[in-house]
Amino acid sequence: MEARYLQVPILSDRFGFIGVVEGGENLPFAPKRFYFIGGVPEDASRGSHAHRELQQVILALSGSVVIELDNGDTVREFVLDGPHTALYVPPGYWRTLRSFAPNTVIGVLASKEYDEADYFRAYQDFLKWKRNG
Ligand code: T46
Repeated sequence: MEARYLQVPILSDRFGFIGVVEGGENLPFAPKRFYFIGGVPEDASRGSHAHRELQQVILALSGSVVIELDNGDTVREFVLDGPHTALYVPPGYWRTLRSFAPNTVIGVLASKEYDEADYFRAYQDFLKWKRNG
């Protein structure tokens, strides 16, 4: 499975907007968890880990963030700069989130409950797992 952008339909009127993420093309799994992250200093980064099984969809609910995804062979950079575009992150990607604009809040839909055993927090362990298939 490849990481990819997902388009988020946004319905706007003079009272504001509503964005929807739901099954099918828009959301490739049934979410079990939602969490959100904010207050990240501009010079800080988060992440620096990978997941064995977890799938996630990340949204910049406000502000913007750069997400670097490394599948063990290649590194790709994704930019989320509004809620109209989300990022689908399959298992097996080392992710680093950086360059948070001031007041950025990201929301994350996750396919599983929080489980520390699903994490690779050491890059060498992640690479070994990728190389051994
Ligand atoms: C990811 C990026 C985008 C929980 O107790 N429950 C949770 O659901 C999560 C996500 C975290 N935590 C605890 C575990 C740590 O004590 O919150 C603390 C910070 O977690 P972490 O260092 O993993 O946070 P980030 O921002 O580096 O990474 C998180 C997710 O863990 C990760 O899956 O992709 O956000």
